Amino acid sequence: MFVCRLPWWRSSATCKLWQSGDFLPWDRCQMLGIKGIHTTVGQEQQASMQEKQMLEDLEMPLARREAETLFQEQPETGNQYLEDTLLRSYLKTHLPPKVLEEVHQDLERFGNSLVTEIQPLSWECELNPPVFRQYDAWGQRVDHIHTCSAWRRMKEISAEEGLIAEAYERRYSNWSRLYQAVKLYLFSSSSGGFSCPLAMTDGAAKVIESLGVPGSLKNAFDHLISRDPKKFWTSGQWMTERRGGSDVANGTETVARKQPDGTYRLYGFKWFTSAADSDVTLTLARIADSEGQYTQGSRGLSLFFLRVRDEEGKLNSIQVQRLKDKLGTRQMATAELWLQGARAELISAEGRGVAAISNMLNITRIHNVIGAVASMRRMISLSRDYARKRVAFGKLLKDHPLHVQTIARMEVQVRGAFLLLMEIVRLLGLAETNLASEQDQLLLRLLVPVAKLYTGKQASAVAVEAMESFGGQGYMEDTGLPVILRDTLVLSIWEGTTNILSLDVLRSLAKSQGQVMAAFLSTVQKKLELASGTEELSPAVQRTREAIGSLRQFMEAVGSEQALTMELAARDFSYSLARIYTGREKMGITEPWNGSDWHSPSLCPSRWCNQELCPVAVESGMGTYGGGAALQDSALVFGNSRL
Ligand code: UCC
Repeated sequence: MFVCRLPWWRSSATCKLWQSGDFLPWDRCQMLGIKGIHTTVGQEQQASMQEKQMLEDLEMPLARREAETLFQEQPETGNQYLEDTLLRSYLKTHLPPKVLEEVHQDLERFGNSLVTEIQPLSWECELNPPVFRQYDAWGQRVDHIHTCSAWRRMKEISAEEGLIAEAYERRYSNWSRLYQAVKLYLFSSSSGGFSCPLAMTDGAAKVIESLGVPGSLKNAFDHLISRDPKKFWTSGQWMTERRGGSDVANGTETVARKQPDGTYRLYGFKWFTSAADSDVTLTLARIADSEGQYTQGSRGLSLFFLRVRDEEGKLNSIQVQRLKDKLGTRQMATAELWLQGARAELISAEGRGVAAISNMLNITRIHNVIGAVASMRRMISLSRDYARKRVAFGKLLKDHPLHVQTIARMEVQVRGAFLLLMEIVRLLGLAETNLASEQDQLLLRLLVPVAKLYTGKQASAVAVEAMESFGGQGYMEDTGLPVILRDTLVLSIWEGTTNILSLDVLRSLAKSQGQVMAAFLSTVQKKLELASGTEELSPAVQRTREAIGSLRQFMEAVGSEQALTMELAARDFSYSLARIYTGREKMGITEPWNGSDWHSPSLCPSRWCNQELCPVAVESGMGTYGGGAALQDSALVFGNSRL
């Protein structure tokens, strides 16, 4: 018997033991205690009964040995910026050449560091979730949340890469926000959950900026948007209390008592605080008068800023009750917190807390969209790579049209979602540099909840579908795929559930007296007029027109029953807006894959009032199941050059 000795880090499949014409894996050799280059029959006789049994097992029929040596090259992604043709094409089409040149270099570099440094850190964060220690060895209450070094490094990287700073420095004027969003998109699925504190940090910076950066908050603002890792702070967003995370107006019990020096002390119980290791936070509370009375409902809520710890790291009269035991996002410490007189600063007008924090909500909802698109992109990229490596039924998966069609359908979903995201951050960039028209601003107000609710659902569906494309391997923890799935599932829940966001769509309609819809329709209409000159797009134009027609009919028919009918229809209505707008965005693309998108069976600006959850499989009626369609699917997934 011979053992081919190879270092331990070589795969077991390449390390083999010659035995009766067969090979054994190296780890099995080690289990058998066979360490030398040659192992004699004499040595084998010295092995224990158990080892002998194992040897006998190994001489069993071929099927067993085949299983032992099964080896599958793992799916991988390379530089996610360079590989993302849609992203690159979008930037090329939209950014001014000088800006493009600079950001291209930075994004290429960042794409490489994501592969070499950041992805491994992300996995470390997953394997080393935060640990909560309530008491020290001597019985002192310490409430220490220990995070791993990889998590702390993520914070440094976030500062160094300007993941928040970029949006507020405005080096590239209105394009800065889009550039920041692109970096966050690339970072998101490699961030080991750090995207969450970044979302809230961005939201806090936005609130402070929208207040005109008052003197008392200048220092905090500088920390939140700093590129210096030693100076950079993250923020929390403590909104959820035990009576509910959606009905903030009625569920908030926390009370604020004014102090002689003008600050406040907060008393209450925050039931779900994400990234509880943050440096500062924004939170809502009811200001009590001198008799301890306070106003109920939304009009009783005010917005406060507070430091979580003092200079010495001591908690600001806050006690951590426990960490949450979550399905996903386990990398991050989500905690239940008691505020026991936490010192805080009132930063909104009294009773205007919800309106003030909505600036933060709109930003974190955009981050949610970023997370959704990034997670779909990651899953599909892995699935695509796997299809190039995995053989089944005698050929690579990429040569099975049905498999490729499945990936193509997901690809269409992510492309639409990506374009919707880019449109929102483009509009936000305009708004933040005073370049947005009134129509742009109305559109932005409407599209943020639409995109959040739609992509949150879409990402869950796509992640499940993509997981299935790996067969049983997709279900294996150590592939990392279940981690992505778990972390994706939260996207339709936090930052407002699908129904709550649908109601926010209605809120934007009501508050603007329908102007958001007028802005929406006229923007889509303009694009349709442009697209109608391109013959290839005529089925898409036609379909979008039909969808808009149905939407108009519905709105006219609602009439006097408006409130109830609209509430019942809110979700379907919002989905329709998402699909129509996504269709409109796809028509704006001038790249070769444009046509393919429209001929794929699962796309498009959709039917009005569709009852299905997205992703919707729309009947195409365009001969999409023929051989031509299979080729188009292939081109869509792999690009022509890669086939
Ligand atoms: O904290 C959480 C987890 C943190 C993790 C963050 C990471 C995410 C990124 C991931 C990246 C991968 S989750 C917390 C989630 N909770 C929510 O999102 C709250 C959901 N509930 C709502 O959104 C509700 O609809 C409320 C709270 C907005 C309802 O409050 P009210 O007070 O009943 O609503 P009102 O009376 O309609 O609105 C009060 C004011 C109005 O202004 P005025 O008074 O001028 O008319 C509204 O127009 O607030 C304004 N307003 C808004 N303005 C309300 N919502 C908005 C909005 N979205 N935009 C602009």
